[in-house]
Parts: sequence; C-alpha cells; structure tokens
Amino acid sequence: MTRVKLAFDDLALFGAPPAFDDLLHVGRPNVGDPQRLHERINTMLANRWLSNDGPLVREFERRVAEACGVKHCLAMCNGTIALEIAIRALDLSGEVILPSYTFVATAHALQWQEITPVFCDMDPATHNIDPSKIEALITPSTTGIIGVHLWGRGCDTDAIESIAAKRNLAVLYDAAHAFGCTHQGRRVGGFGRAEVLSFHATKFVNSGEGGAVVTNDDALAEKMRLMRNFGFVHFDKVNHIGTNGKMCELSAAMGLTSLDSCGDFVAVNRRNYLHYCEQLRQVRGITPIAYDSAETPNYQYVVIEVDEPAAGLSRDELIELMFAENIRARRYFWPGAHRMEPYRSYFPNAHLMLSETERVAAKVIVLPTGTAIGPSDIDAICAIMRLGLLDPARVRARIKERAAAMP
Ligand code: T4K
Repeated sequence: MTRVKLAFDDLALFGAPPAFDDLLHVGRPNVGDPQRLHERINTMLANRWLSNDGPLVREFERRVAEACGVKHCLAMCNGTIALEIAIRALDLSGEVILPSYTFVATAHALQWQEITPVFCDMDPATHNIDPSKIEALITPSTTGIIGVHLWGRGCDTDAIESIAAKRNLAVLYDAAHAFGCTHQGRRVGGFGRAEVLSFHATKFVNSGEGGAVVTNDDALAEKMRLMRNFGFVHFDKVNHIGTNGKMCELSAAMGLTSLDSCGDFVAVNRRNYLHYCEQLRQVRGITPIAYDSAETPNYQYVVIEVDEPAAGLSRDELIELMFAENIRARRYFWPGAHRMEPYRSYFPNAHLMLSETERVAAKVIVLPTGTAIGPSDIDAICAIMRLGLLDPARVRARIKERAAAMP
C-alpha cells in the first residue's frame, strides 16, 4: 500500500506510517516474459546442457554482439570476472588509471591481480573520468587506462584514446551501466580494445548474475575465450592460464528473456526519468542529471544532485527522510573507491587529488526506477522530498533528535 503524503506531519520521520509498506529498492530487477523464460529452461533441461558454451549462451552472445555492433561477445558469469579477464588478457600490469567515482569492482578487478589502481578525479559535469587529469598520473609503470561510462553516459573516449596512443597505453572501458547506449552516435561496445558489460540482477537487462566482454579484436577475443574456461582448447589440452568465468545456461535463458523486452524496459526507464524530472523541476537545490538527447541512453539510473545550501538539507538528511518512508534510495558511489579498503589504507592521501570526486560523491542520490516503479510511486517519492524541503530546519532538528535517542 502507498500512502500519499500531503502535509508535513504526514512524514514518517515525525511518527506517521511510512509512505510504502514494502521497501522500495534501487535495482529491483526487470523481469521479462516468464512463459518465454520457462520455455527456455525446459529446452535447457531437455538438452541436458547446463553450462560451458551451451546453445543459450551462444545465442545470448550473438544477440549482445549484434546489439553492440561488435564482432565478439564473450559472456561471463558476472561483470567483475569479465573485467578481471579483460584486464589479464590485455596484459595490464604495474599501474592502471581509472576514476575513483565508480563501483568498487572496477578497482578490485585490478587489485585482485596485484595491479595498482591509480585513481583519477572526475569531471563534475559528466561524473566521468576527467581526461585533463590523466597525464599527470602516468608513470613508467602505467600500462593502461580504464574509462567508466557512468550512468550510461559515455566518458570522453576521444581524449582518453589520444592520451593512450601517445603514451602507448591500452584502453579498456567498464561499460557495466551502458549496454544499449550510444556515445557520439556510436553504440557502446566498440570503443577501446574492449568493453565490459554487466548483466547483474540490478541492471536493466539482466541474467541474474552475468557479464560480458565485447570487442572487435579477434586475437583478444580468442585469448579471453580460453581464459574463461581454464585455458582449455580441447579435452585434456590447456594452452593458457585460465579461470572459471563461464556464464551458465540458466543465466543465458534469463538474459535472452530480458533482451526480448529490452525496448520496453528502456521505455519504462525513460518514462520514469522524465516523470521524476517533471516532479522535481521546481524543487530548489535538487537537480536530476541530464541525458544527451542526441544519444540513445538506457535511462537505467535516475540520479539527482543535492545542493545543500540551496535545498536546506544535505544529501544524507534527504536519504534519512526517504528511508523513514521505506524508500531505499542509494548513495552510489559514495564515498568513492579511494575511501574504501584496501585503497584508503594503501593511499591515505588520495583524496587530496580527488576534490571533485569528494564533492560530487557527497551530493548524489540514486532513486528507484525500472519496471517495479510506476508514476504514482514517483509522485509519492517526490512529494516526500518536496514536503521535507518546505521546512528543512524542522527536518534537521528531528533527525538530530532521533540520532540522540539512539542507544
Ligand atoms: N562496474 C560498474 C561500474 C558497476 O556498477 C558494476 C556493478 C560492476 C562493474 C560489476 O558488475 P557485476 O560483477 O555486479 O556484474 C549493485 C550491484 O550488485 C552491482 O552489480 C552494480 N554494479 C552496483 C551499481 O549495484 P549493491 O551492492 O548495491 O547490490 P545489491 O545486490 O545489494 O542490490 C541493490 C538493491 O537491489 C538491493 O538492496 C535490493 C535490490 N535487489 C537486488 C537483487 C540482487 C532486488 O530487489 N532483487 C535482487 O535480486 O551493488
């Protein structure tokens, strides 16, 4: 049940029942046609082929490659393993430059292989890596750059690739957010040496758990094909170091069913995004990030920036206001990978070089969207924010009172 909040005293922070009985999450999975999924699972069971380069995985790879406009798609068990395999296949070592404002998996995929992640600051206008700050981070140990297309908005591939060409560095993109998006009118997937996708449950197209590396590089694709299957070229013959990065048939069945409805999911995400924008249009201090209308975004993240002096409440106070209403809005990707372990211990002064990351990470909120969320939910969420901002001093005082009462 949803309770519409009309007056300040209706807010759950002040003791009223929450707006939502059930928790409203960011990342509630989109589910395609269950019947189609069951059919695929039944075929899989009849085939008795559950993993290892099965027919559903092959079909999934073909369709993802087609959607990205690339020659090769290597489906993997998740995006993090796909990153690790791509990093290894590219022979990255020593130091690799990446943005700190990303999901920590981008950094972990390097550190897991004892490659040092070197955190670069972001451009606050795009939330993506600021290419003008890359060159200063290059040392004789640097072997590559990983750009992240955060929120599905392409990072500055031209600038990154021109620096990389000049300094002989490999370029890999973490495109976990950007499946189905375009950048400079081109489909994401074909930039750099390779791009990495995630099909985690929370992504708008999902395979439960899943990921992929897409590339136009034949040799690289072949290397990754071996690497994801222990290096086996044939029964009893191993030609390469490898791991188990395979996607299973059950995930592929889920992924294919999700792909069938991809267009509908984007349409819902777009509708939700525009509805949030409309509802928040005149709310002082709250700005949804923009998507370039010349591109084709997937709109899977609704991201707002809270300008505390203008709004009267901080990002964290707004989060607390929403949590009281059972809205689990998220602070992605606060506090930045550089402030998470082991990086904060390894590089205790990293924040001194990451002032924009620190500033932006402290004001971002990601709001619930996807097919689990409808216009009336968005109306209710935005009404709560608007009400809270009507009397920020009272909200702040109440939050302080609650904190003081905590055992
Ligand atoms: N690079 C970037 C830039 C990424 O954003 C990610 C992943 C990766 C690389 C790595 O790709 P994967 O290895 O994950 O394929 C979530 C996701 O787990 C993660 O995939 C995603 N990015 C990140 C942005 O968000 P958490 O820790 O917030 O996830 P989780 O699983 O707690 O889900 C968030 C909320 O979604 C839950 O509180 C409830 C809801 N939920 C979740 C699941 C799994 C559901 O309602 N149903 C579900 O089945 O990281």
